[in-house]
Amino acid sequence: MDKRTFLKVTGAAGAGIVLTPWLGCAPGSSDSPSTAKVYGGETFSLPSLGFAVDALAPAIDMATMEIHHGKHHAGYVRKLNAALDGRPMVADGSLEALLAEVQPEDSALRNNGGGHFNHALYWEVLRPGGPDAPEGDLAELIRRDLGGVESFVESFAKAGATQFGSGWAWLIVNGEGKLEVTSTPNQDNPLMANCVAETGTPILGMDVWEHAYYLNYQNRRKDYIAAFLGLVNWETVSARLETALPKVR
Ligand code: MN3
Repeated sequence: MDKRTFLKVTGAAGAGIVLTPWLGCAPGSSDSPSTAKVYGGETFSLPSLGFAVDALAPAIDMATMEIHHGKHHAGYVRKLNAALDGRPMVADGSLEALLAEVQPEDSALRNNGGGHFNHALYWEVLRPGGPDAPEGDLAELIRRDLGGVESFVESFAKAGATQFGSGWAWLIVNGEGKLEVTSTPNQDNPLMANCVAETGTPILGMDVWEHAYYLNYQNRRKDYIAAFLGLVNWETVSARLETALPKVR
């Protein structure tokens, strides 16, 4: 599918490039080989948006962005840090390592660690004025594994629309190095091997909690999903694919 066709499918136009740094996932503790490492009370921090809070309007309005980033995401970070304070460090201390091992009953880590990871990814894969179309390896794997961009967009939108209640739709690289569309409830994500059925490395995530869209779209989740797909930063998704692939090759 060429760019023009893709623009038609997602119903959006225009293009702009914003580099959005991946922030907030590195542990802040210092190295001390003689003592067991623990998490501090400020291990993780709220990443900045890579764009102005009103930059996605009218597709995603400013009030929604302010509350979503400044209240919801900030709350997950705060509660995650409180839950981790003094706990022994897992592997390299990263959020990914924590989520890979989180147990279903550890709701503080599951909900708030998931909430932090998921939202950090969500801001990163959005970009004002998008979209362009998937290119390179991403386009190739979407063709190979998902039947092409149009078919992928359809199944991704469906995964979001049919997720009952709150949750997320995902594009993941699974353990066989194939792209797969999945969805999870609440703040679960495909890194949580002990909590979800389909695991992998998420390279695109779409929040379908009502707080992501209700101010502007009320109950019209499908309209929000169409708007989201018009804002995807495919360059970021491609970069995450290139990072994820070597792990399974
Ligand atoms: Mn949210």
